[in-house]
Amino acid sequence: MAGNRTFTMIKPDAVENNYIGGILKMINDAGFKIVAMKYTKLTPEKAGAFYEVHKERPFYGELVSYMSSGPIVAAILEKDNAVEDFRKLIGATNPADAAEGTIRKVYAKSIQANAVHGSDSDENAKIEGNFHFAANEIFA
Ligand code: FUP
Repeated sequence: MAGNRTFTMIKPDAVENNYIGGILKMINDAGFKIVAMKYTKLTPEKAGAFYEVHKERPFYGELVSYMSSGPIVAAILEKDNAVEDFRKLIGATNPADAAEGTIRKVYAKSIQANAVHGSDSDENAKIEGNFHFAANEIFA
């Protein structure tokens, strides 16, 4: 059975451009409830650890420096079928391919500065949520 939580980050470009409010509105309007949220900044070490799965990819170094270049918003979201529905809401990784009405279509600048992160499985949603939040920071 699909889980009911996913993890998201509003990435440095979107924060810098004052898109936090617009993105959170799209998230709420799509039926997601925010059960944990923080405004924070990743160190290069933390960004590197978060994207460890991409370590061998050619864009890893640039991705880590981008993700640690400015503040982000990290959040845990709740909704039935959260992971799949949130992936639909954010749209394709490359905003050039993102469907109309998706967050990346509206707010993303490029494949790297693509406005938001969304977990790609229930297992990763749990790992990524636990990476950013302690149990007592999550309110259901
Ligand atoms: P997504 O799950 O849609 O966030 O995409 P991926 O897991 O494939 O990639 C993770 C992050 O790596 C993307 F959000 C942005 C970055 N990336 C690049 O910078 N260049 C690429 O060619 C592909 C991904």
